[in-house]
Amino acid sequence: MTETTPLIASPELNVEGFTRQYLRELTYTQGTTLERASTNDKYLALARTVRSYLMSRWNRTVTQQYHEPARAVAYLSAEFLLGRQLDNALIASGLEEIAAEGLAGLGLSLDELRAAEVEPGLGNGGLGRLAACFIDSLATMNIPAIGYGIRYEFGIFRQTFVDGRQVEEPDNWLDNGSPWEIARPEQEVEISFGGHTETTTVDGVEKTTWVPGWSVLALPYNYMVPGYLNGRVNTLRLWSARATHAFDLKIFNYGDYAEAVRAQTFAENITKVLYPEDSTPQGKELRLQQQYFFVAASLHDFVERVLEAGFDLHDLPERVAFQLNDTHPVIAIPELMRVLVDLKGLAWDEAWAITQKCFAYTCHTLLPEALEVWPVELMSRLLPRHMEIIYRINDEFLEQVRAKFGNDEMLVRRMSIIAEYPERAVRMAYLASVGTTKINGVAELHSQLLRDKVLNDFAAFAPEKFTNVTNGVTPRRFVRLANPGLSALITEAIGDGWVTDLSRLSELEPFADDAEFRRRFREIKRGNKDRLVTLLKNRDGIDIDPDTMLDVMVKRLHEYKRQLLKVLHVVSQYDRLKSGAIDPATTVHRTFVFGAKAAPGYQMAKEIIALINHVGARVNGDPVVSQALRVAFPANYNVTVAETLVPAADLSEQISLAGKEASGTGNMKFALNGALTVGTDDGANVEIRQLVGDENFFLFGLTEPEASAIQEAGYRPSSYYEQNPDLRRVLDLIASGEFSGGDRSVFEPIVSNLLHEDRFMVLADFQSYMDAQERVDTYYRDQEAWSRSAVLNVARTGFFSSDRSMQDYLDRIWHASPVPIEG
Ligand code: 8GP
Repeated sequence: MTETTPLIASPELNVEGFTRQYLRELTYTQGTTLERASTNDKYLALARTVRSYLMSRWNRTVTQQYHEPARAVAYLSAEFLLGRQLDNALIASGLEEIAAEGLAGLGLSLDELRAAEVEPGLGNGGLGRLAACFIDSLATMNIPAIGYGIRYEFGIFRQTFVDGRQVEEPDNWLDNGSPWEIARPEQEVEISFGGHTETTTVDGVEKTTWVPGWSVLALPYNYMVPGYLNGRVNTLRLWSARATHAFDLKIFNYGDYAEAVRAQTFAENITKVLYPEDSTPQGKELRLQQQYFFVAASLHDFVERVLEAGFDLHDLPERVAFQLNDTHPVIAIPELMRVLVDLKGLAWDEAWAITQKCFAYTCHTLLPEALEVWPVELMSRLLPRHMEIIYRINDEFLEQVRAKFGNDEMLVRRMSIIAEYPERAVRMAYLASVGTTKINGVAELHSQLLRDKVLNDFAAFAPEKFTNVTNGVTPRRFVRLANPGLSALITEAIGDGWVTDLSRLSELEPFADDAEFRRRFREIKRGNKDRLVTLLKNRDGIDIDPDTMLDVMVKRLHEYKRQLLKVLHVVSQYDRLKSGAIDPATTVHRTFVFGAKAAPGYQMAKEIIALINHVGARVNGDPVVSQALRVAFPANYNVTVAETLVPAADLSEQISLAGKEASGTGNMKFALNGALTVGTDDGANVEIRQLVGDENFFLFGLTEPEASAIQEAGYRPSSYYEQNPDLRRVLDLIASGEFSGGDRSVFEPIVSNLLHEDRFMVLADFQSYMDAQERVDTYYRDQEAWSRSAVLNVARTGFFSSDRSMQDYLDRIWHASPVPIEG
């Protein structure tokens, strides 16, 4: 490979080099002086300084990638929940200590400047955070990879509480400038919508073209994805929408300035805001526009690069594995067909063979209502050519179904990509199942339920397509960065190889029996709690006691995740303390920490948030109860908060109804940081428990087959209420207005929903959960035993590194190999 520009050396990797570069950035880019600079100036100069160390690696990676015939992974995702960038860039470039020292020399504090970064909240929850972990792992494992997504101007809303109720505020994360992105306006792509199609016959061959109605421009912004100390910097390319110049000009020429601005606004709306949904689709036209917009731009980008590098489109499957992160990017399948057939002139069958080989699909849910469908009416209006392509894909697929299974019209109707009822609609998960080589779930149980239930017909049709890849989390962010104390202890014990090979944590196993190691482990946990105390005090004005057990439930607010079950436990403890059934002096003292955002349109979730806050206020305000338990619910839980909260936790709450949580990844982060889990047999909990051992995990609740059997026989939640006096007391207390200033109506919808519907079987699992919590208390009293289990949780959960997940994807789905960066 030849570099055409002479290599520009990075600043020297020492304190002097760093300081010089920092002052340069402050002076020439920020245009200020040390004395005059605001905190934001100082942060931006720091970010740019760190970036400059990674820049030539980035260039080298990109140049090499262009020319190399290696297969690349292109991860298509509507969400990348990145978290703060500075810290990660510091550790990836080996600059952490140098920067701290250099800044100190200038009278600045690294910690203070790091806190100035606003995290890009370009995702809702698990799915988006997983994408961020995956691209980190791919870079660290030296895999040529690119992430493609959307640069939302407003990410996930900022949550505040007013009278305990969630209020959403816009997340204007770009306000102070974003030093981590580089715009590439010269690489913008025109993306079209609407219009109609025309078919002509040339030399006896039918050719269809799409005559779109309107277009927008997709402007790419590149983000660095640095590998950990390995010289590779991959790219995350996020697209932003702009009005086309032609559109502007035409209107300007008519002298209608206002109309031109409106057109601009209309176009830019496409990437204005992240849909604040998690696990439920929202049938909004704008959302389909977003999906097509980023997918079409990304495919165009990749395909043109392949062609520019001199490769043939017939070899596209050797060049790329496009991974579809859930159904949001699935419109890529008909789009690639359109590109290959309509634009590049390939025959349909040829194009279909290529397309199927290029794509693989990951499903992240089990809730039927979360599987995206798009009304045929909308799809035909917005993407008429794609609708035709989908029809043809469906026709040919259903022919194959008939050929394989005979003329079972019920089956054909069930498997059709087009649903007929309640309205004609495109089932995106089905399109994904048909148009890909592989389909994976995200934990063993989830993948099995996908095969047996959600996509069972497809599994019968093409069993070889189905596979599992259990999720993982990046140890760089969630251990090395988030938990410096534990990281140092681990490194002291077993060396630092674990940061890029987390299976090495198993070498910690013998230390679980070492009393001195356990003592230091506890000391670190205690230090992490102190950090959390400071954070909650400064950020939220919340006081917590670091000498209590920290019992944490953080995740999106959803009924299936069952924050309500946790609330029932809190209320039960409140009741027992108040009635004297337990003694506040001798019981185990706990702090219950919640963190959760509810989708703004999800009413019941918002009621549950209000209930948690109201119960919290009552508990914390009661002079007797608050001696033994306290509730903390900091608003606006995000990646940054997680990084302080997770390392401080003693107990991790993973209490979804079995069969509903696809995997969970928070569960992995907690276990890796030495929290014990109280959990159901659901998602990745199953694998966590198998690995850490029953004795180091508090299992409770129905299994998935048990829960399904009860549902089939006719679940009657009120029968649990009638038969269980403890449960009755708890529900009656909530219904009595105890937590709503005597107003019985406030939480009536929650109570009556539990008694009469309880879709996620909170009441059925109540007693089992209470029993598990008793076991937790008993065990916690024995701090030696507890910390032994905690150390074993760390030692036995190296499997949950996203590096391992990536290796599984590479082996089972992508078949791509590492390419070290030269030089
Ligand atoms: C989440 C799952 O709920 C979680 O169990 C899993 O760990 C995570 O994905 C990563 O695999 N699913 C979603 O976030 C999800 O389905 N979101 C889309 C529906 C919007």
